Amino acid sequence: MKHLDLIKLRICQIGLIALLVSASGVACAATVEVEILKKEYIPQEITINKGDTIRWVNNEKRQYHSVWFEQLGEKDGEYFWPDEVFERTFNEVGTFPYRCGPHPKMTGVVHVK
Ligand SMILES: [Cu+2]
Repeated sequence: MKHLDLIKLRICQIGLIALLVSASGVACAATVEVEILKKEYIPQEITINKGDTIRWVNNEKRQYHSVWFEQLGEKDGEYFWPDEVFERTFNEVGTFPYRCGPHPKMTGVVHVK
């Protein structure tokens, strides 16, 4: 095999691997922020990819909150204060509603695709 053919073959192999990786949906896990302000989750509804992490950031002046996946049968999440964060990684596809423990009207939804 000529040297040039070998290079072409190698380029094709690299291209094929890149194609397979992108087609298989392999992506780098991301961390996405949800702000908490004036007793609201912002955005209230969010769509992320499987494996991503959501970081809830409490931007209130003096109010603590929690992120509680009550419908999953879990206990209330830890309360976190202004300038504190709460993180959760989502490894399952689905729709996950949540609420704040101390504030039942504070609700949010995470869609994992
Ligand atoms: Cu709250």
